[in-house]
Amino acid sequence: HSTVIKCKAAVAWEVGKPLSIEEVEVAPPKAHEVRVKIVATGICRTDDHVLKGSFPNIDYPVIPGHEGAGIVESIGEGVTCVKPGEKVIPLCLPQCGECSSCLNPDTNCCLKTHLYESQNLMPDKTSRFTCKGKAIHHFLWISTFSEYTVMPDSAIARIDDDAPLDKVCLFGCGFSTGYGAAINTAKVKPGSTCAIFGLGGVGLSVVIGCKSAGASRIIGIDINKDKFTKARELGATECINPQDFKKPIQEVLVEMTGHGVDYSFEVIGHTDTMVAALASCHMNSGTCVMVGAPPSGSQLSFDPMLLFTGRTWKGSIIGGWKTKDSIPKLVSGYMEKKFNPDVLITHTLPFDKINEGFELLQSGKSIRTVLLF
Ligand code: CND
Ligand code: ZN
Ligand code: ZN
Repeated sequence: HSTVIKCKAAVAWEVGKPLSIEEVEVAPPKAHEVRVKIVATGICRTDDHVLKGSFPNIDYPVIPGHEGAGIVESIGEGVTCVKPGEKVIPLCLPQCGECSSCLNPDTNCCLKTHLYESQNLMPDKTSRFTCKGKAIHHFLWISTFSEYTVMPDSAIARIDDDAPLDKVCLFGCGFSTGYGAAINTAKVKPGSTCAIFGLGGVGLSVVIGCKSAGASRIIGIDINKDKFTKARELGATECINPQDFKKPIQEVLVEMTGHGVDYSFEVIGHTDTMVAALASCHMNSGTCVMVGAPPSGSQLSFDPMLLFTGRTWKGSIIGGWKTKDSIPKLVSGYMEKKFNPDVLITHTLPFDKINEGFELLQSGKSIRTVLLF
């Protein structure tokens, strides 16, 4: 299988331009790399941040996409975790299994990642993608907006043979991220009160997590009231629109709950709502989880009293899951009908209509669009 594959991919040539579907050449996997045929990929807001230039450390041209599912096409030397023909989910956060973070049970932020590098290339600092004679960058080492893509073997997990790839692609990011933020990062307790800022695919997955953890009050917050129906279906007990109030939303939430919520989640990616979410949780025992991606280069300014009195502020990447160990288990849980993220998929489109999928996200009409190759 040591041949170059020509296939379709969506390339972001520069910031602010829509994606363009191109024929790209995908080089064979090197040692400890895997080449995967992507069957389905979701569109997450983080991919939109890449198009807008608000995701940190991105070099263009780049092939985005990080919520995919596919089948192993070929493996490089030394790969033992997967074989050609097996169903897999590419991991947008790797798990090398050897670094101090991988060995620490309390974090999932593997130190051998793209997160610490200023370029989006493979670990050996080269690219496997070429288009029109130009090298194209990878995104999060997985670039799922390409029919074939190469990733390090630390960034791939084998899943059940009978898992439907057009559905379980959501475990690559959206569902795992939101559900895990509630279960692993916040560790929501039964009977507690939760507030979720932003009811997109990730925020609704937080709602699912809070509900399954036994929260008794789940307050959804969004400026688009069209998101409320699904939020209620999934377990939100109240939904509010900040634009319906004269006072700041944190004051509304403190009034609604007496002293603030037990757990708040920011799932939008705006600095003002990050601080509002912190101020909405209980002044002594509240925990606020940052899930929304901070805009590149942004700074936060907030009253330190918010933390001084005892609130906890935490970040959560991919739901705190140790990805290689946990994503296959989450998919098995889905096969056993323990949770059903299918309800988050509002649109399924052929891959060629990828820009239509982004328009649906930008206009607030979709939750998740899944693209099929
Ligand atoms: P999506 O755009 O679908 O949802 C965001 C929601 O927020 C929408 O329903 C908006 O209407 C709503 N919203 C926007 N502004 C406001 C506001 N001022 N007040 C209240 N609601 C508002 O996005 P998504 O669910 O795909 O992703 C959400 C964020 O999570 C985004 O920043 C994305 O980059 C980030 C994320 C993080 C991680 C992680 O590992 N932490 C993984 N993937 C995505
Ligand atoms: Zn994502
Ligand atoms: Zn590691």
